[in-house]
Amino acid sequence: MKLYYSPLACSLADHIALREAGAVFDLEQVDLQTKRTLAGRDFAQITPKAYVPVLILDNGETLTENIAILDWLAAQYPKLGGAGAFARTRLLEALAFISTELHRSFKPMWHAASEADRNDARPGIAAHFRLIEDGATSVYLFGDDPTVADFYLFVMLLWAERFGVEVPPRLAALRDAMRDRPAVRTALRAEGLA
Ligand SMILES: N[C@@H](CCC(=O)N[C@@H](CS)C(=O)NCC(=O)O)C(=O)O
Repeated sequence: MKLYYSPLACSLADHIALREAGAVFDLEQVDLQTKRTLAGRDFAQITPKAYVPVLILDNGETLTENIAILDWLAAQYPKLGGAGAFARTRLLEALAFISTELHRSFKPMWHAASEADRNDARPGIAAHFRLIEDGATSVYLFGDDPTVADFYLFVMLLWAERFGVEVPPRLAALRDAMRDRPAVRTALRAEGLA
């Protein structure tokens, strides 16, 4: 497998999942400005979407979109997916909320023309975090062990830290717990973020 990523981008969730799973994989950094990979390839030839994450599977399939990649990884490595008959449905529910509501609400933080636009976006993001905290069952979203949804949420919590967005206490604790995990430390180091 090979993951195309950019440091601190949402692809960090997939990177952490691969490390938590103990998977064998290659990593290649993408410059999202020039759309070139570190090896100098045109990223648009790897995916016409030209955004990360991209996971190339061992059978040659190219997989994009966090929800699909994280769901696929949870299916391959069940410890990343939570327990119980309804677990996958709850996992997809959480991944969909993180992707389509929370992740999307960070767009002004990365791309806004002005600080005023960023200030306008902060309360909405904080409200999304509060909703997620209300649904969390333990240290992590679904208990004492993290799932792929926690990995995605963790990236959003790192973004909150970077952009000064208020985070409720139990999600701040989740961020700390994630940071202490050896696989997470390794992933952060590999992306130059430690
Ligand atoms: N719909 C995609 C969005 C992925 C995405 O937003 N990737 C960002 C980094 S977090 C990116 O590569 N942006 C560069 C660009 O759009 O030019 C997903 O959910 O995986």
